[in-house]
Amino acid sequence: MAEFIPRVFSGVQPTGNLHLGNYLGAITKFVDLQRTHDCIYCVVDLHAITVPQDPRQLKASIREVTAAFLAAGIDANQHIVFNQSQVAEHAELAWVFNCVARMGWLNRMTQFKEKAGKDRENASVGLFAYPCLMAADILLYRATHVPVGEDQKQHLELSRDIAQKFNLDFAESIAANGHGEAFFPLPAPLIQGVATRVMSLRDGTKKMSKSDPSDNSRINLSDDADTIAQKIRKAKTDPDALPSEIEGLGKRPEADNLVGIFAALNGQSKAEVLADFGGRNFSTFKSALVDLAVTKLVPIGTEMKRLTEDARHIDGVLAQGAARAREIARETMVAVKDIVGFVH
Ligand code: AQP
Repeated sequence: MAEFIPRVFSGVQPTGNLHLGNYLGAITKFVDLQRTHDCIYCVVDLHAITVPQDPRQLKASIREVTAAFLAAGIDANQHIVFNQSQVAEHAELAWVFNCVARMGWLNRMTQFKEKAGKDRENASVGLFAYPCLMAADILLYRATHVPVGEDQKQHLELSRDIAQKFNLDFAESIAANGHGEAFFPLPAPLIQGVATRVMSLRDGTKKMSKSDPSDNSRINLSDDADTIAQKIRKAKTDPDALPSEIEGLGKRPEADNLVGIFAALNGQSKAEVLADFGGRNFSTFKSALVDLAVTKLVPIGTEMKRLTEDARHIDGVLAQGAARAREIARETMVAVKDIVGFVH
């Protein structure tokens, strides 16, 4: 297999209400990977319009996600931070991938089924083709590693399938154009840690999600200390005390979720949390979780608010990041055009 330079790519949709799931499942990983990799972090606004968006709100959300990246500790000088629509090559490569991917592959995507629901005929073509755009996002930078939450695993597998099929379909042309035996890497998902799937505070069997109509189901990064405390105190639990061993969380999804959140926020394993809190009741545990969550999240929310007040600064960060991303993207697209056989 060909050797590729290790590079991280990931994105977050600017669809409002950035929450603890996005933070623990994705953004904290983005921050950690900066120490070991070249990273590209993208506010994926082209993905956002696969469902209707209010244009004014969309602009605000793009700036808010950017602010969250910066407030959480992403260094936009050392690494690349930009919004997807500023680099036209994302859409260009996505079209090529629309022609590589098979209908049967996309028909299997569970996220489309969940989001389109029963009204499939009325879903946008973009929502169906979403995974091809996601593959383009990653492969435009020939990224090798993609930190995501558990819910994106299937889409990542599809990105690998698309990369592999492109490499096979165009093998001769790839070699003839001097790219060896494979042009695209097969990107590896990085789904690690104790909070790869943070669940709703109201229902431990449902993913914490931006689109849940109940605001009490999630902790937003913009929530103040009182709101965080209230949401945790109201979080659904069962009547039993916390177990001392991890096996005891087996059939207790809400307890498992809160222990996972505590562990992730405190940089511990669930077993370590249970070693401290096993046998204690939920009111004691929730008080400790409120203190921890407020300590960790409120400074980020405060910094996000400060940053979003200066839209010009945020827009400058995105423009500078887009210019740097475009350089890599153009190089890839020139090569793809030669490989596919376009005159340019
Ligand atoms: N509950 C979660 N637990 C862990 N990770 C999560 N992610 C999302 N929800 C959780 C991860 O956050 C990153 C950015 O997600 P996104 O905004 O691009 O897309 P999403 O998965 O559609 O987010 P939501 O909140 O679930 O939105 P809706 O309600 O529209 O479906 C991704 O890495 C994702 O895995």
